[in-house]
Amino acid sequence: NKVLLATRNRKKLVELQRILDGALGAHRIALLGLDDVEEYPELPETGLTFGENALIKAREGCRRTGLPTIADDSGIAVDALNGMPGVFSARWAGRHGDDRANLQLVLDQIADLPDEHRGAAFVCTVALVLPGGKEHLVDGRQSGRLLRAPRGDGGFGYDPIFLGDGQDRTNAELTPQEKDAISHRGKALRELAKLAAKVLPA
Ligand code: ITT
Ligand code: NA
Repeated sequence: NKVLLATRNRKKLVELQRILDGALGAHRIALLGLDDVEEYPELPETGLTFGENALIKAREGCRRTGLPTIADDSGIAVDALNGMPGVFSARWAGRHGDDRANLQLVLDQIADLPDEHRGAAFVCTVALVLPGGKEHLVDGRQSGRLLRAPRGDGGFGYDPIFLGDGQDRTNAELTPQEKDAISHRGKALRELAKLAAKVLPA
C-alpha cells in the first residue's frame, strides 16, 4: 500500500510526510519520495494556477510509477503585489529554490508599505492522481501579513517574514506541529487525508 509524494523540495517533503502520517492515522500507507524513483525528470511548471501545476507533477509521478501520487503546488500571494509571487514563489528572484533571495526581493518590493497594506496569504493546492485516471484537488490557505525583517529558523521559504493572523510568532518561529495546525499545507492535507481514506485501496 504505497503512495508517491512527487516533490523535489526536501523541506516540503518533510512537511508532507509529517502531516499525512498524522492525518492518515490507522489507514497505513507507505509514503515514497522521488529518491525512490529512477531518473525522475525536471518538470516544466507552466501552469497559471497552483492546481494546474500540482496536476502536472502528480500526473507525471503516477505515469512513471503506476502509484497513486500526491503533489503540492504552493506559494505566497501578496496583496500589494496583486497576488504575486503566487505560482512564481519558488523562483521570484530568478534562481529556483533560492529562499533567501526570494524573500528579500518581496521585502524590497513592499519596503515602503505600512502594516495595514502588508497583507499576504500562503496558498497550497494538493493533487492526488490515481492509476485509473481519477484526479482530486484540495486547497488550503493561511492569511496574515509580512514583517519588515526575517525572524526564526524553522519552516522554509517565506516563513521567516510571515506573521499569521492571530499569531505573535512568524511561521518560522512556530514548532513544526504549531505550523501544521494552521498552515495552508496542513489544511489542504487534512482534507486530502479524508478523501484518501475513501479512494485509496485499504
Ligand atoms: P516541488 O515543485 O518539487 O514540489 P518547489 O519548491 O519548486 O518544489 P513549488 O513550485 O510549489 O515547490 O514552490 C513553492 C514555493 O512557495 C516554495 O519554494 C516557497 O518559497 C514557497 N512556500 C510554499 N510553501 C511554503 C511554506 O509552508 N512556508 C514558506 N514558504 C512556502
Ligand atoms: Na510551482
